[in-house]
Amino acid sequence: MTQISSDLPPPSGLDRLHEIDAETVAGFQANGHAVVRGLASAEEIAAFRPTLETLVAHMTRRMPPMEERDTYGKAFLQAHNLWTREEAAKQFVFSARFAKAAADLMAVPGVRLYHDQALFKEPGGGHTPWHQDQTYWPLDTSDTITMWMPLVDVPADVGTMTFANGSQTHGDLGRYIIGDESEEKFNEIVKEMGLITQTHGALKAGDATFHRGWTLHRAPPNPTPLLRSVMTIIWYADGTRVSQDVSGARYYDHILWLAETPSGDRAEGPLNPLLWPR
Ligand SMILES: O=C(O)CCC(=O)C(=O)O
Repeated sequence: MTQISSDLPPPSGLDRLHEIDAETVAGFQANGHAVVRGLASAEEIAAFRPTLETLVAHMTRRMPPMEERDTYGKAFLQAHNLWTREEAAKQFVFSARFAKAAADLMAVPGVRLYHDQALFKEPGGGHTPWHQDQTYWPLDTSDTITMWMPLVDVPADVGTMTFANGSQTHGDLGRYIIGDESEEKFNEIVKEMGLITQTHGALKAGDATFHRGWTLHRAPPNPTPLLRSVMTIIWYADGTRVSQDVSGARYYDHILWLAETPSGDRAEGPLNPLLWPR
């Protein structure tokens, strides 16, 4: 694999900043998720989409046919750290605009990259079961955040994520990895706790939702012929340390994204550049 340096790339249009209004920040703080419409323009997305989609097609070319996959495998084609493969992908993932939006929503001074992840739900792709991302993340903070940005307009019949409002305030709700069990158990938990669920509905290419690592979320199946191509970027607050628990579901993340930095040390491995402030 071509290893591209984690030095900041030359400035790009995606470094022009975007003001996140106070109401959106307050909503994010209370609910654990928010939508920011028009964070990137249709033209900006059109410039990056061919590179990102070609890269994902290449990186996922060995996926077995849909009927041979389990629930998790049916949910999406998944490819990670596109930024290490192509300079254009790096410009997208290292965008100052996206990183500052993440810092502003969490109300922290700075953020480091955890990793990027393409999540392409194919035509006929299955649902994404309820889960908490941070189950997989050996990070000693709750200041973690994902941006979920479609590269295509996503109509309501394809669907975007549903979030359980306020679930992030409860932290770890059960360590279920994504699958049939997480769907069943978290469904029960949502009912028992009386959590209100919310979706931001149809999104345009360049709109984005943001959610915290402990926010419970899911996504519906894709019954349409549209490839729901989505890029995600995950950051954590600068200063975060690697957690004591690097076992189980966190084992591979510790190796892949944190260079096996020892528990208790600052999570500042070679794949974790400071993306805000610049
Ligand atoms: O794209 C999806 O279907 C789910 C995405 C998700 O779970 C995430 O970004 O954390």
